[in-house]
Amino acid sequence: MAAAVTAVVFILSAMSTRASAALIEQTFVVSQMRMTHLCRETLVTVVNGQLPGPMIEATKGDSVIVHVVNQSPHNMTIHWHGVKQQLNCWVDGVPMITQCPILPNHNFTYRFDVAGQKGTLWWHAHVFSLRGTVHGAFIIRPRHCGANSYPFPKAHREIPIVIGEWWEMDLEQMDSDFVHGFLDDQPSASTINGKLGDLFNCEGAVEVGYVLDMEPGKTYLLRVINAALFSEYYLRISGHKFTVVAGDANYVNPYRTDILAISPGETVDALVVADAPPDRSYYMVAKPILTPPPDPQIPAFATRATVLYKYSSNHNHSNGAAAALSSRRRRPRSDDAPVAPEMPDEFDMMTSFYFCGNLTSLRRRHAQHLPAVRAQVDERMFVTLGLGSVCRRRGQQSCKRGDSDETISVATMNNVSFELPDLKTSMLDAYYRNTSSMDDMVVELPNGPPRMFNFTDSALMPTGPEEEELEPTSKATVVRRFRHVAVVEVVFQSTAMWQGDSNPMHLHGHDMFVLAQGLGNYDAARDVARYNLVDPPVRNTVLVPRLGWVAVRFVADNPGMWFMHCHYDFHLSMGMAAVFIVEDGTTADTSLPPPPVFSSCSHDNSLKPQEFFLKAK
Ligand SMILES: *[C@@H]1O[C@H](CO)[C@@H](O)[C@H](O)[C@H]1NC(C)=O
Ligand SMILES: *[C@@H]1O[C@H](CO)[C@@H](O)[C@H](O)[C@H]1NC(C)=O
Ligand SMILES: *[C@@H]1O[C@H](CO)[C@@H](O)[C@H](O)[C@H]1NC(C)=O
Ligand SMILES: *[C@@H]1O[C@H](CO)[C@@H](O)[C@H](O)[C@H]1NC(C)=O
Ligand SMILES: *[C@@H]1O[C@H](CO)[C@@H](O)[C@H](O)[C@H]1NC(C)=O
Ligand SMILES: *[C@@H]1O[C@H](CO)[C@@H](O)[C@H](O)[C@H]1NC(C)=O
Ligand SMILES: *[C@@H]1O[C@H](CO)[C@@H](O)[C@H](O)[C@H]1NC(C)=O
Ligand SMILES: [Cu+2]
Repeated sequence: MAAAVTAVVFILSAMSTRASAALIEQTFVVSQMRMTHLCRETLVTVVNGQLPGPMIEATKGDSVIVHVVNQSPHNMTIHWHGVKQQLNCWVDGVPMITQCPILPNHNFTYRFDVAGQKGTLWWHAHVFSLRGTVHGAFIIRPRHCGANSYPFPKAHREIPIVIGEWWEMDLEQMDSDFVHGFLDDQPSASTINGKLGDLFNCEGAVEVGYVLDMEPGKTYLLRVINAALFSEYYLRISGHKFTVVAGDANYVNPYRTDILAISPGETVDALVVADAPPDRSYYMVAKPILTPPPDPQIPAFATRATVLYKYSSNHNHSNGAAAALSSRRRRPRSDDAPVAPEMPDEFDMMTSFYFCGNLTSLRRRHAQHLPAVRAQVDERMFVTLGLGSVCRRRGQQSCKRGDSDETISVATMNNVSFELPDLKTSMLDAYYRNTSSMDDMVVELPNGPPRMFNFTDSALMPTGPEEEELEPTSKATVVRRFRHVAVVEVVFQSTAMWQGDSNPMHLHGHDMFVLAQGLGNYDAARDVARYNLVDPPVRNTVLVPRLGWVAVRFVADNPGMWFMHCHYDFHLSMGMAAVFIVEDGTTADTSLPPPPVFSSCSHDNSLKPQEFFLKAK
């Protein structure tokens, strides 16, 4: 563990020739490192000694190889968030679902292609809550880098903006707390690119903040990623406007706004023109969006970075004005404090609701390149999201409800809370090998909730007689099978059951068309007419607004087992998840190939993966 302080960064090679598909090969050394913020030293799990971790930069069509060397005391897996992994579910990185965890002092190599996708994605640990510090950007650039490679003006520079949290506690412990229904843990600060910024201090000494240098008149592409465990965020830069051009690595119609809203798991690409008065500096503020009481309250920790105007060094002598400006910059006057933007109230969810509502895809302009929404739907599901409880004593059906010690709070989809099966291999492995025992271990996610109630009745939020009647629920390994290329429509409904959270729902292995959203209870008779079947935005994570709903459609065209879950970490730990099983097609090239590596999770290390693979052949 101590060795982690000097964690060695070795990137074996990172070639990226633009002409043809390249091989991007990196090594991720996962280790623990001591970091001090807010006057306290904390042991954090990081990749290559960096927080955020190393960025992967690929070009569409490249092959990616990442060697994970686990020097941490935790089980580990890495999920390539948003990478579709077509016919390659084995490397999706979900422990016990697609692979065995990488044990401490063990290695694992991920190999995959980034075909057919471009834009901003990210990678993160998918064990416990460790993604809070084990995460990084994953950028896929277009294959051709000419002026027409992007459907918007080419930016002078591209800047990843990773929004995160600072945790002063052991994240594995936090996960365990949530699994056992203890819900009091909270972050100590928010971060931009790993920096807490000057709204936080240690005994009066302000924390270092992220600094973004911009040259006057130039255009910048911000690749914003919400890697936080707990909150949606608003992002604003005083004096500047954004033009949103993509979300979750799918282009959108340019949308001009002075504020971005981004929920955990999502990415937003936005252009910013440096067109503000260059003799001032500006704050970029990220502020969490919270749920009002009676939900438990956590402090709204806003964080900020500074935007500085600078001329590039190759202008410094040729341009007298620039030289004057940069000398002025070096001696800021007292009234030179950066301009702070006005931020929405932390309970303002409507700004986020309208932000999502204003996004549309480029299909009207580029119909020939983009898939159309399928009008014919094969499977329809209505999925409620909320909290419930199970008796603390396993197997017991009746116990005292309403926040009693006899129960554990859990999170549910259609009144079932997800738990892993008791298997010796990953679920995908058991499924692939036709292990009959798996059939006895899973239950099918129902197409709708078992009982109808006023889902968004705020009287259900606090404990009480109405809430207690609906509170009992159960745990199971919930799966839903889909025929290959079935067109699936899911309406997610956030409920008021014991809380009033929004829910950023993330589907692995597929993108979803976001057809419509609304507040209150979904009503098909009224709401189907509002579906955007022409140019809906396409996302891998969709925010289901608090006390509202979202309708999505996707084509189940990627055989394998794909986790579908809330990207709030506490909801995930509490079981707001299910596994979507997409069956094989009729041909070899529409079927999941054999596992690339030996995938038993038993502790028998006598066979190295490579040897097993050779023997299996
Ligand atoms: C790590 O994974 C192994 C193998 O699946 C499992 O037996 C062990 O309990 C896990 N450890 C923790 C701390 O979860
Ligand atoms: C893991 O990889 C590192 C670096 O390549 C190597 O030194 C180590 O021996 C490997 N460990 C195992 C268990 O294979
Ligand atoms: C000015 O530009 C020259 C060359 O363009 C560079 O060598 C020098 O470091 C620059 N000076 C400053 C202060 O940026
Ligand atoms: C788009 O944003 C504007 C301004 O916030 C809002 O008034 C409008 O309702 C939004 N449109 C949709 C479809 O959400
Ligand atoms: C699993 O069963 C299916 C259908 O019964 C069969 O086609 C397939 O080959 C079996 N797979 C394995 C790995 O045995
Ligand atoms: C559901 O509850 C909400 C909020 O309490 C209330 O405004 C609404 O009228 C209720 N709807 C029905 C159909 O009872
Ligand atoms: C969930 O199911 C249990 C029975 O297993 C029932 O008592 C409870 O009322 C249901 N709750 C909801 C929200 O459907
Ligand atoms: Cu959720």
